[in-house]
Amino acid sequence: MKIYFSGSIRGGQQDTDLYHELIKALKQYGTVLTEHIGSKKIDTNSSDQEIHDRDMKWVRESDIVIAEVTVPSLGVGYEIGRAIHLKKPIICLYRSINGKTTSAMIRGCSDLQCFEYAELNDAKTILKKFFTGNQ
Ligand code: 6K6
Repeated sequence: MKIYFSGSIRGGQQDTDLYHELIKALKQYGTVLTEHIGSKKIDTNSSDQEIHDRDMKWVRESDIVIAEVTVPSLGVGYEIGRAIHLKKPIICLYRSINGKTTSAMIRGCSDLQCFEYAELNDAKTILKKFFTGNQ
């Protein structure tokens, strides 16, 4: 199972540690193609075009896309849109912070499976249930 994990980078890296933990949990269920999203030391030597083309190749190769969409990110939204077009299964995880809710274009999209959660452990339970069918 190849998993494409999508999370904000230039949209804001305040959730990088959380992404790291989610990626660690996801590694039980398959190969995470985008482990670097959970690291603050992301390679900045590649050109934007190289990043885009490599990431799109990974989206095409993936069996599933898991996006953490709490921090609004153009790149994450773009990847979700492209993954919908490629008919990939897509899970979006989000938290409501200070009353701010995730875009209606994500929560209202019937091609996505969206789950709100409060704590990391809740997100892990959602993922476990999805991948194994167990709570
Ligand atoms: C590093 C430091 C600042 O900008 C970078 C660019 N490096 C990237 N490396 C790998 N993937 C990237 C990079 N920039 C964006 N992405 C992809 O878009 C990732 O797969 C993320 O899921 C998503 C983040 O988009 P932005 O718009 O928040 O950057």
